[in-house]
Amino acid sequence: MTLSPVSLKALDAPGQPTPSPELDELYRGFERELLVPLWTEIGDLMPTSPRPAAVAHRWRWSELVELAERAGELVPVGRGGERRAIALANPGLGGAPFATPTLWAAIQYLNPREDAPVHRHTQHAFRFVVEGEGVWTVVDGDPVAMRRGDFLLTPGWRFHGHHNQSDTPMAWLDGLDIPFVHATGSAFFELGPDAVEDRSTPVRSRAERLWAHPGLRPVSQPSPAPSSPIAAYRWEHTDAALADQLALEDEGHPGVIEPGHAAVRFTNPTTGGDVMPTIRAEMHRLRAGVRTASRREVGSAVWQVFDGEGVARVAEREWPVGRGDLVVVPSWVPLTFTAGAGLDLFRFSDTPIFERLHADRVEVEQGP
Ligand code: 1HN
Repeated sequence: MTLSPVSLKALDAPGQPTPSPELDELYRGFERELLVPLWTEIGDLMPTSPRPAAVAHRWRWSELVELAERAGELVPVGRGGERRAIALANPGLGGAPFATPTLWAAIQYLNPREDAPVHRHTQHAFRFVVEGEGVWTVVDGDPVAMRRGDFLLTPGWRFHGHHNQSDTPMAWLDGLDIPFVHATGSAFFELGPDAVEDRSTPVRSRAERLWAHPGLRPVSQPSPAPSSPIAAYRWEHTDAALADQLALEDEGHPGVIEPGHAAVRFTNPTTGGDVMPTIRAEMHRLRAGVRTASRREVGSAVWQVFDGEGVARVAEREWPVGRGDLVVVPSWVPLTFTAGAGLDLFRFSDTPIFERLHADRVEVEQGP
């Protein structure tokens, strides 16, 4: 007798009925009618705590840049492909270009004087710049300069294209909620005009001039918006906020999230909430030698080292990390960072999704 796939699965699962030719016939009937009994699946479907398919992994920035440079020589950027973006493919996700089940992370590369064409999509996107400058991303007609340390937003359904106005190539990190939008069948996409319409190179975008003044909101704009109107969060502000937290700690005042660990979250000034509905973004700074408490949370995250070096420990895996390196942290997997001579870390996660669904959980364990 050849067993049906349902019968084979049942062999490993607890609490199964006694095998018999009649039972196998029943299971063949289920298969024929595209039915699956819960009693063979419940262990996978209802684990006592999350068992993500995604796995922890580290990507070296130096390897990404080398391959992106090669792509810059061989692969044109233009209509059709739209972007010279090379995605991190989580080894647990079957080869899909997904860093986690909800998040896309890619290195994008533009040659000198090159354009990436204008389009829009419902997926929310951001850029984080770990090195270089010279590219402007034009978001709904507003040119936004990209420089080291800047965090730049392209919320869903805004037209956007990029142009490199310099004589050097530039690479940066793209983060989007593509896997989430893909899984939920909610993607829309539209091409924009073929030519980049505005090649001006302002130091500050119109969005920043309107919105990026600390604690000050234009009185003409009283309504909450689902995504932040701040097109670029500049490194000088992020750096100063982190430096001030650590200086306050030196002076004996509160502010850091744990000893030697400063952190800020990028927020939507119209709500005080996350920058975009599906993506949380933060910057962390560890003093030399600091080891963070082990922490796990529902939802997945991607970290990129902005500066310094240290060690990332995710569950049982441990990797040295330096500038630009990326670490992917699956749901409910404990994470600690240990700083060498100081460590600046950019983090993005899908936490807003789980908070909105009241499915968020966090567990922090103090170290030895
Ligand atoms: C996109 O528009 C960008 O605007 C980056 O830079 C990555 C991946 C898939 C689809 C659209 C960008 C993307 C993308």
